[in-house]
Amino acid sequence: MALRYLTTGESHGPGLTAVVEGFPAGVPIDVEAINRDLVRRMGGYGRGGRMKIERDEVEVRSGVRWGESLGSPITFWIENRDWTNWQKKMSPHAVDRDPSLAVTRPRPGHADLAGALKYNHRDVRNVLERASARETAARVAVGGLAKCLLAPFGIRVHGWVAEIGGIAANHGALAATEIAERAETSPLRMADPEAERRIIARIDECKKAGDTLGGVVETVATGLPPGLGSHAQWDRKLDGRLAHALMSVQAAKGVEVGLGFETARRPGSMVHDEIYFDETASRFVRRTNNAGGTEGGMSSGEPLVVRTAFKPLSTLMSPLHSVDIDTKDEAKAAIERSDVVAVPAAAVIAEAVVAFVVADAFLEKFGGDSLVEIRRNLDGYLEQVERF
Ligand code: EPS
Repeated sequence: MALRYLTTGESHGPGLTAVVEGFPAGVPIDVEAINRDLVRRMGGYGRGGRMKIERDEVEVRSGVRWGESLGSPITFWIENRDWTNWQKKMSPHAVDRDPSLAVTRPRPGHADLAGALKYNHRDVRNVLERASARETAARVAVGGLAKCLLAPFGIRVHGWVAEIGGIAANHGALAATEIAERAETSPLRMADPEAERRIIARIDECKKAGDTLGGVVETVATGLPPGLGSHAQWDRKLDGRLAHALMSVQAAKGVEVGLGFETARRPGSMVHDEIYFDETASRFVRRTNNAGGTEGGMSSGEPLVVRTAFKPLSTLMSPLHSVDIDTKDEAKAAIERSDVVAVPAAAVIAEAVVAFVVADAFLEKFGGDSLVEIRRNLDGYLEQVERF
């Protein structure tokens, strides 16, 4: 891994930290663009009360000087404004301990029970705080940084919602840039007003019933050179790395690349993207992109297309059956303030996650300690590909 990051922070603690290691020097860092992504993540129809409290923005605490990366670790800090309401409940000090506040009825689907068993916690809050999707704010900041590295090389990552609660957007033959642009002004981050209307009605119904909804998001990265990742070893494959990173997003349950599961249902002649040579442009071309931009674990030079499925959120206002971990009595799961649906936010998160994986693979291939060195390496490689 050329690029690494860690995040820290509990949902109702003082804030989130991200530390990024391996980021090269001389890259213009657009903090405003990173903050715009944080604002995009906070939006979407179906979010709960928390997003009215927060005003996510990064404070750069290391690694950037006068608008450019230094090559040293970059640290971001995002404040939790809600912390003021939780200072005692989330205090690090022993004197503030109050066992009467313990959450003891785990929510099916959440990390609550498995985490309590694993870490021997009698208060499920000790698990749920870190399992919360609040952490994705830090990931979006890291993804924003990755986008700063990719932008000078013409690599762009876009994301939108493909479906929610079983109702799919019909994006027809719209180009990725068109969908992405229209999704920016949509409360559901999609470009199909008819589907949007039906989904909003469905979300309202679910809210009334105390239920939640999941969905599918689509992410497209354009401008990738061929050859990111490698066929040579399992942990170097680009598609495998994307699947790992996307599956690690809270509530993710499935990842497809290109046609994904649909490839399993078709004969090879209706799946594989035939190869042609464009004499004028002097390059290999494809007329389809069913592979979704990867072949043999390497980028093919076609747009990267990935879809991620998110389960419905596991905090239901009409709670599901559970068991009190102290008394072992049957009980309804605990209720935490939550969202009815967070799939529009997940589209922004997936975009950030894909940007990070692509930036990592890009650095691995063209690695250098500065933007100038990376550009030289890339140009040399592109010349080699052109002369092939
Ligand atoms: C979440 C529960 C809710 C969401 C939260 C994820 O938080 P709270 O309990 O504070 O209302 O709003 O998402 C965020 C805080 C966020 O920034 O996206 C959960 O249990 O995962």
